[in-house]
Amino acid sequence: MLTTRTRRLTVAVSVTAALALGATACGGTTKSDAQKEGGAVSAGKADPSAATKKGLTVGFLPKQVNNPYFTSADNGGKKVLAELGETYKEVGPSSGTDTSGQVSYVNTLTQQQVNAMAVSAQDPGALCTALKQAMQNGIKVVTYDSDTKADCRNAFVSQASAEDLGRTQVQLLAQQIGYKGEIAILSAAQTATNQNTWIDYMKEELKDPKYKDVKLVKVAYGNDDAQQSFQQTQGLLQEYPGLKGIISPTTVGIKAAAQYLSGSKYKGKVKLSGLGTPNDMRKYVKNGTVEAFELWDPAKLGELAARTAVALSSGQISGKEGETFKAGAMGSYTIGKDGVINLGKPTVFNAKNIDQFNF
Ligand code: RAM
Repeated sequence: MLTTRTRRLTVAVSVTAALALGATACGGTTKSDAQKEGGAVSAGKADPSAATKKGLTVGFLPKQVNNPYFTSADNGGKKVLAELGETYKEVGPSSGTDTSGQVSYVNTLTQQQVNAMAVSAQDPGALCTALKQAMQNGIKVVTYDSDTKADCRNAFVSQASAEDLGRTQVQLLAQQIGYKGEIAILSAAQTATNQNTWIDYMKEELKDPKYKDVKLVKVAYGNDDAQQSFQQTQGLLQEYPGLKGIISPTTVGIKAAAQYLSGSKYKGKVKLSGLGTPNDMRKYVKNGTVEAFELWDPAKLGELAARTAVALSSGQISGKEGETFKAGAMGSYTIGKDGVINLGKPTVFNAKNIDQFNF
């Protein structure tokens, strides 16, 4: 438990840090100073050989609790926390567009004095005040799947390089439509950090001359709600009857779009790619609606988020670029720029390999 004295101390330390940063700024801010100001919050000095603490409580707060993707991810965290002798809990909203709900869950976890929380953020800024308060109370904050601004957490566990994910989704779809025609994106919530970062990289990729005949006509939002995503797909095809393909970088969106296409005259004609789970998409690959899509293993993402939370709480890492830590059977990970840790490369699924995966 934190005493009032430690709390006051934490506040005093952050005020001093803010003053120090202010002083640097007055003396002329260089590029790297500016990056540091906006970078991840590094929590004290790390001792890579410190023992892993037991009996820690780690709270998972996904974007949405009734989303099978987050069930798999959080169960990955739950399993490893049990193995390490820690306690797992999960709280979270049932809607993917309930940022104020996410804020109250952050506050709940802070009041419960968890040791660390793993958060997938519906919005880059909305949770910041609450998360900063958590960190001031000595709670380690890890974002996973969808980040906040870097100064609102200690580290971000990313599913893969955001740039790779954005670019490869365009590449996958473009191959399927022969690099020609109108395409649309069916996203999740309009504020979702992960979705928007990937979409920005998709637009970058589309600038390459090899896509000169590919035109992105619309970004639609299905809010990670099955019904809304289904209706948005239907709407896209009504609005753009010549549409050749859809990229849906969300497991809920791609499944709903596949369901719509599969029961329509567009089946096999309008191509669909993006991010989905093999279990959701298997039947649409087998019935010819979908050729290829990609994803990482969500359980591994949750496991790495949990292991990062434990390493931070044990003082083995502080969130600074260049620190390395051992993530058990997953191997070693090094913290990159802005406190980002990449899980690895995603897998592309198609008719040939889909039966080898069960998640
Ligand atoms: C949905 C969510 C999540 C995203 C996956 C691919 O489940 O939007 O944030 O990472 O899809």
